[in-house]
Amino acid sequence: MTTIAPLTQSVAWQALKVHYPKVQSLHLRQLFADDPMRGERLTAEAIGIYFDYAKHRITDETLMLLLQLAAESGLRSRIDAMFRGEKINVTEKRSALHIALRAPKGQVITVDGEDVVPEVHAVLDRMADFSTQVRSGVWKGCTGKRIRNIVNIGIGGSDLGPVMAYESLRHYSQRDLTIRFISNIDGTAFVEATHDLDAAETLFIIASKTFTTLETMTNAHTARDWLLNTLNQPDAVARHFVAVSTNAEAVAQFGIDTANMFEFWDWVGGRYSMDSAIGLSTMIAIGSDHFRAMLDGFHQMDEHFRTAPFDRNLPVIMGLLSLWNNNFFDAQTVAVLPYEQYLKRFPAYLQQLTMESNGKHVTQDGQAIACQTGPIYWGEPGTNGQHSFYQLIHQGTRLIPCDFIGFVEPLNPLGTHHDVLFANMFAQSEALAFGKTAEEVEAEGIPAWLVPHQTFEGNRPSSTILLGRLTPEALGKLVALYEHSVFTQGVLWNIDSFDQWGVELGKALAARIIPELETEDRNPLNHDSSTNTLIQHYRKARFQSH
Ligand code: G6Q
Repeated sequence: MTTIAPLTQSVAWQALKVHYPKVQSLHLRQLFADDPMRGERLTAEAIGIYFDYAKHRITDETLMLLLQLAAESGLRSRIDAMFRGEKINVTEKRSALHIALRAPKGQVITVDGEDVVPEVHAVLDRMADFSTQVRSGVWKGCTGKRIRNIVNIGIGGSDLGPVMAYESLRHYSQRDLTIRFISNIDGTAFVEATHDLDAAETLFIIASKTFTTLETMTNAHTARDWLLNTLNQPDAVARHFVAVSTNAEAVAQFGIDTANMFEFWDWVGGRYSMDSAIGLSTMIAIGSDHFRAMLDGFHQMDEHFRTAPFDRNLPVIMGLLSLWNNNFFDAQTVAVLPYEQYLKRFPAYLQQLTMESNGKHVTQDGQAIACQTGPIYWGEPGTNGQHSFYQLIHQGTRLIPCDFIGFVEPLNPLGTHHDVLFANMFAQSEALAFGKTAEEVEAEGIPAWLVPHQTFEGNRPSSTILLGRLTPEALGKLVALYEHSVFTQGVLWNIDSFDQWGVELGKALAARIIPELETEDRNPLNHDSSTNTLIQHYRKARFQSH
């Protein structure tokens, strides 16, 4: 366990505290006017990603102090520890080795003395073989019909990554396959995902690291009943169910042949698993070559993060800026605004990656943290958001740093669409940074009483992340950029970014309440008076309707 001095007591933090009021009083208008090269200088480019951070409220001194903070926090040695396979997930005593999932053949990464890279590639090869069989129609259902529908059943990390990857890479997907996802325990999710599917043409992927998750196992049993009842063939499970898990015993118990199980390992965290076998649905959709290209993109970012000097290291700079906005400007949230329709589920994916990783209130050694940790991530694709919540970002009372993300080459070039899309993205960050002064509004002849309403304060920070074309490789780079930025912030706060104890209490309480909803039991309820009354209200409706 790492015991280091609290971040807020470090020399660099103290210096940043002294420095902050100076920057707080500066306007981006001034910072740009004083330095005509700012927009070129405050950028970083690596592995095909152009990162513009000139519109953050920083000076060269801010950057220097933030980099000093990173150095003082031991970030370099913590990165090395992660890549060496050390058990950096201290509360679960595990490595966090998602980087091994995309390591090329031949690289050696050991966990407990054993090189894990050969196993990773063995599973990838099996996935590739299976995906090819499904995509080509060689893998048939039990009635001899080819598989046309793939339904991934999983939740959290076993759902959000696959959904996001499928949506993001839909352009590359085999279009005669229908890919659906069931995560929620709400029966509606199952019914809506299956109501128009032919069971004889449907393959279920049960994606669960533990194979014990209540939602996933309930949906998996419902799927098995649905399939067996529809097809009326007791041996149908073998052709229509595969599993992705670390728990072979539970997979076998469910009735899935472990020959049809794709393995991963306890050193892969759920929210870091989209590039493991959990990505089987992605691979079936886009094919193994594209999947491997995505892994290569991840790996390029891993290498960049591991080797680039911090002042040119994209995830490090991104993480430091996020911390600056959060801990000094007290920004509570970050808006993720992809100007790319295919990335519509990217903000939802990032919510888990960032908030489950860094939503922690104690350090690795259990001490209360003296500053805010993970901010709230949210967002929608541009330009839709502009016609809804951007109002608050522009003129509300809160400071909301934004990540604008765009791919300069369109996948679907259509008339002027892409130019208009990009013009909007650039216009938004420009408007946020520079605003519109009362004088400018007055000069337009606006009546005095309307001037305050039409004035834009500006000085609202944003990053712009530009990539070439949305390819599987580019997606891998982008996801890894955020993964490592999250890690950077976690190291600075000295928290465990790889555990998620915060989800446990609700699970335990739900397990206690389930039987209380299933019976009309007259035994007194032992919750608080609010929960008791809610349960009684539910019971009334449930038992009256029967
Ligand atoms: C992610 C979390 C969590 C997990 C789900 C599903 O980092 O661990 O979201 O992925 O609870 O767990 P299983 O894959 O074990 O069903």
